[in-house]
Amino acid sequence: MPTEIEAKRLEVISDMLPHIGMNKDAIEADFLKYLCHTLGRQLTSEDYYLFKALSYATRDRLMTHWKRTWAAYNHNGKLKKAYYLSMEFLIGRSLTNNLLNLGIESATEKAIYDLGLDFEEIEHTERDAGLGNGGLGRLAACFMDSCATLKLPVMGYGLRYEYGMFRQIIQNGYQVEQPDHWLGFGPHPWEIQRAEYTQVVKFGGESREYIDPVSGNLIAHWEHADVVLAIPYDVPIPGFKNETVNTLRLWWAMAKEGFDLSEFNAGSYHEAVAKKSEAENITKVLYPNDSSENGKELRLKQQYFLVSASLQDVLTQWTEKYGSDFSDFAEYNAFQLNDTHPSLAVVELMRLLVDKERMGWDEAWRITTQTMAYTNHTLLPEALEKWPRELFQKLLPRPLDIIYEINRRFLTEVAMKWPADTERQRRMSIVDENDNICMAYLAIVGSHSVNGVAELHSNLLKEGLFNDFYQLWPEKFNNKTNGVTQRRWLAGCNPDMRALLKEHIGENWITHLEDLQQIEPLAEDAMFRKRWHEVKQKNKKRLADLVLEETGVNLPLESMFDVQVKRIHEYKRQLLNVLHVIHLYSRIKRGQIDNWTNRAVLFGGKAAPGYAMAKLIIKLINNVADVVNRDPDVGDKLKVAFFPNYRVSAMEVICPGTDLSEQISTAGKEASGTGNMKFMMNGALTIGTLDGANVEILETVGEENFFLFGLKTPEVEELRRYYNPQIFIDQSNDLQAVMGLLESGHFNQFEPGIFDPIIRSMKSSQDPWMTLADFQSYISVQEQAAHAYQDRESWVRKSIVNTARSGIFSTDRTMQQYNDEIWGLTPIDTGSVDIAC
Ligand code: T68
Repeated sequence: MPTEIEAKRLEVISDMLPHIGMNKDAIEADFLKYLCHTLGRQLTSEDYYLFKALSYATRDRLMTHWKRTWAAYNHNGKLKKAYYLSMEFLIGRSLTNNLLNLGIESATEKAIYDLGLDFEEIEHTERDAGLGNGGLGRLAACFMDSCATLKLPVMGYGLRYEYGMFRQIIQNGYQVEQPDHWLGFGPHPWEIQRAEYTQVVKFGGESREYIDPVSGNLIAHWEHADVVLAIPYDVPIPGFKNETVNTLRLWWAMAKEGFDLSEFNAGSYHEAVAKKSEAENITKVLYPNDSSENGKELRLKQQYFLVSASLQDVLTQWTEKYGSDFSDFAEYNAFQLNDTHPSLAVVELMRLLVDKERMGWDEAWRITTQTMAYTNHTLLPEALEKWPRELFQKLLPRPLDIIYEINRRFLTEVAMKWPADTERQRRMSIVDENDNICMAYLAIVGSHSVNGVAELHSNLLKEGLFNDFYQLWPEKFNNKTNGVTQRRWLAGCNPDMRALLKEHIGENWITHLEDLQQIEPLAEDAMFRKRWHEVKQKNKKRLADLVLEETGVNLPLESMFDVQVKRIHEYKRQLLNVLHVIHLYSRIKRGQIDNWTNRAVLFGGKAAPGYAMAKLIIKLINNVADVVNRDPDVGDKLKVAFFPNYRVSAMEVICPGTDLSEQISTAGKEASGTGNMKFMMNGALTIGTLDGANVEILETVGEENFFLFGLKTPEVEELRRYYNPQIFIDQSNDLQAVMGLLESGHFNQFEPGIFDPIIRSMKSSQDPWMTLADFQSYISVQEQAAHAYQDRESWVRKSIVNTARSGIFSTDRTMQQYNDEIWGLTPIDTGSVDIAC
């Protein structure tokens, strides 16, 4: 029973707060209030203020549900919750998405147009929240959307980087990085600082053991450490029209004292200031490497900062409610580790339970391994994180002790299973022979679940990289094929397709994507195909306008839009695509243009700033584009463009306007891919290798609706043993012509030799990506695609089938599987929960 005063407070929220209307007039009134009263601006002010006012009006409409959801999860009896720990959440823009999930897009658009303003322009002033590198970070954002839509009590924990993913500009064909100060225009309208949940994170100092005078137990102390404050900023994550608003909590680092006054007074002005900025550097900038570890001290600090703040946050909430009784903690808490970046969570939970809660090791270990689950996103050896022991010793002395103890006990278990197999113990040790800590092994040992992100990838983990661990614990290993959220990646980014679908099958697919199946029979309906084609052409126009604006290249709308956008990496083989472009160019120059299909090839993606080869590939693409686009013999037959600063909001225009999706990685290298799913959902056909989730896309759409080429994973591994690229050159006149053009310097006439490293790497028997081995197969399937494109009716049919069968690639399905097989949460209705004002 609430006390009288509590009852009074509950009344306040239900009776006294003004009702917040969802209709056009209410939205308009709030928008004007924020613009004119709160921000002190007017309708003629810059778009940025209009955007801000509209965001506040929208956020107000999330607030009651947000509070209710929080209350339902935290104050309504004991229920199991999951925490998604990730160094990256690549959110992009939020306004359109939040309006969509609230179901008030039309009312809002109308309100804005009635005021004589341009809704689209306002939408486009929102800066992308680029708090991630690529697939892994975007996946985390899609997961959050799906969990909220499924009403699952899941909270995201991440870092609030002051500088997100760098902005890429292209100068003389080269990538130039510029800082992305995304918070530059004042606070982000979607976040709320919650200083009351501040946590304290330790670094440095030393670890000491004492005998506790009372219990006589050995107690560890982490002493003389520096401390950094972790201030949380909460971002609302609304589900689709379901009154659930989950929370993404992003930590921001702040020095404990403004300045250390004693140092300051002792004349150490510089040291005092330096200490402060050292602490605050922790969340200054996102590391822009998507697939190579970099071993930087600051990166390790970021990782520990994230897990320590997040786990303390969860444990504080637990102890506030249940005191120090942790006996059923594992039944009510699940942590999902997004790759190894947060895998110190295993160690930190042990530390908090053993050192702080004074729990025995075995009990703490049971709780830890029952709550932790690890997702792997890569097989590339260079991406597997290893940290030198000395770095740990310096920054995290007490966690290092714990790692050694975990490893000692683990190796004992290995020795029991395989007595005298010292070689295996060496291979499996969390601390390797060079005294490096292997984070993937730590994550596997400390988790009850280990998953890959596509069938093929999960199998390769079991057979290869983690085979020893699989033999020890087969039951831990499972697959969770990735997905994407159809709210952002179809309903939001493709309004014309949404409208067409609505006419024929309604809108249930927005939460049940498998319903798209219902449009498949319409592939046989000529009228429907015509409408489908019109939608695609309209989306191509939107994309072509953007490309023209960004690059000056005009893409003819009747040509096939052939697109490869993703991080630039040798394994993703943008080079293979460039070779094909050069091949087409060479055919045009030789007059081999019978039965020609016009093509517009679009590239986009960022290279890690320290990845010289990837940066050179960008330069090559731009130089080839220059030569091709300027050649009067080429005309509309071939256009090539490099889209600068590829990001989430760019993909929202790119994927609806694409005909052919390039997914051409060396087989066995791309863990899953998720761009492939976005394109498929929006009716593009895929040209791809049997890699990552391409395998499942192919199974779903069938060979007749997919352009498959290239070596398969075992063939790649087999060929690697005696790979000789020269043989492939000798066997193919086409490849000779292409290499001839490249080697003659045709694309770098006034920059002699600049592409030599690329040529050398492709011609080397050591080329791990075996680009030349797949050339012939690639160009012949490209030719099939070109012919297929000429038969419009048949192409549109295939396009419809691709969309119709994309249902399983929804993150709603992915999250349902994580929940069914790993977390075991109960969906929560939040609508009727009472909250205090
Ligand atoms: C990607 N990985 C996989 N990593 O490459 C892709 N790495 O196949 C998969 O679809 C996707 O994850 C989602 O599962 C990444 O994006 C990173 O971004 C990254 C960032 C920091 C360090 C290492």
